[in-house]
Amino acid sequence: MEKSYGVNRQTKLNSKIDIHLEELQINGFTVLENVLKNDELLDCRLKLDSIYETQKAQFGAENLIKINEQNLVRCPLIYDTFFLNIATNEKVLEFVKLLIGDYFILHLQNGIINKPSEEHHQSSWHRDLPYQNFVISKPLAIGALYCIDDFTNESGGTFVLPYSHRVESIPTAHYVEKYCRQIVAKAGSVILFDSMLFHKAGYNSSSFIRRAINNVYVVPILKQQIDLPFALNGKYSDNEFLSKFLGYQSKSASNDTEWRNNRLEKHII
Ligand SMILES: O=C(O)CCC(=O)C(=O)O
Ligand SMILES: [Fe+2]
Repeated sequence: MEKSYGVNRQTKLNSKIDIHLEELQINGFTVLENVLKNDELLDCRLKLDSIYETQKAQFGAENLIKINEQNLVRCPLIYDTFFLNIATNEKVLEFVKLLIGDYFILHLQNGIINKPSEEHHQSSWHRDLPYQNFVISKPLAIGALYCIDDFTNESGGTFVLPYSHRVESIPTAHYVEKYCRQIVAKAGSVILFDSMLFHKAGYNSSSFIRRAINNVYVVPILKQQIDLPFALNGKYSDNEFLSKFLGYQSKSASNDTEWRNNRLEKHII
C-alpha cells in the first residue's frame, strides 16, 4: 500500500491485467505493448495502403474529399481476413470480455492513414460513440486502436483527455488544452479505451506515415456502422464465435414471424 492516511480501503492489484483494467476504468485508456509482431506490421502497412487505393478507385478521390474520408480505410476486414484476425486478437478480446461482458459484437473497424503534413479528419476531438452527452457507470463500447507505425509526438500519436468518458460533454477548450495527453507508443502496441473517452489523432509533422486501425466492440444492442452480415454475405457465419461477433445473431429480424422463428430455433422461452 502507498503511504496514505484516513484511507481504509484500497483496490488490490492481482495481475498485470488488473493494472490495465484499473487504468482504463479510471483514466479511460491504457496501452498494451507488443500485441503485433514486426512481420505482421510490415504486412499490415502494405495491405492497408492497398485497400485504401481500392476504395479510392471505387468511390472516387473527389467524393472522398467531399465527405471528409481521405486517408481513411473503411472496414478493411471485408476485403481481407488479415484484418479480421486483428479484430479478434485474443489478448485484446480478453479485455473486452472483462469490460463489457461475454456477448459483444464488432461495431466498426477503420484504418487511419495519418500522412505527414496533412490534416486528418480524425484529428478533431470526438467520442467514438458520437453525439452522446451522458455518462454511464459501465462501458457500452471499447475501442482498440492498433498502432501500426510508431506513435510519437512528431508522428501524430493520439491525444486523449483522461477521465473524460466520465464527463457528460466536452469540457472547455482551456481544460482540454491543459489536461490532454498525447500517447507515445511503439508500433505493435494497442491503445485500449472506453469509446466515450474524448480523443483525436495528432498532427503528423514527421517524415513517415503514421497508420492505425481502430476496432470498436459494443454490446449487441447497439447497431453496427456497416451491416456486416449483409456486407460479408454469410462469410464466417458457420463459425460459432464469429457468427456472434460479426452480428449474424443479433441483426434485426425482418418481421414478427422471423423473430419468433429465431427464438423457436434457439429454443428460447
Ligand atoms: O488515428 C488516431 O490517432 C485516432 C483515430 C480515431 O480517433 C478513430 O478512428 O476514431
Ligand atoms: Fe476515434
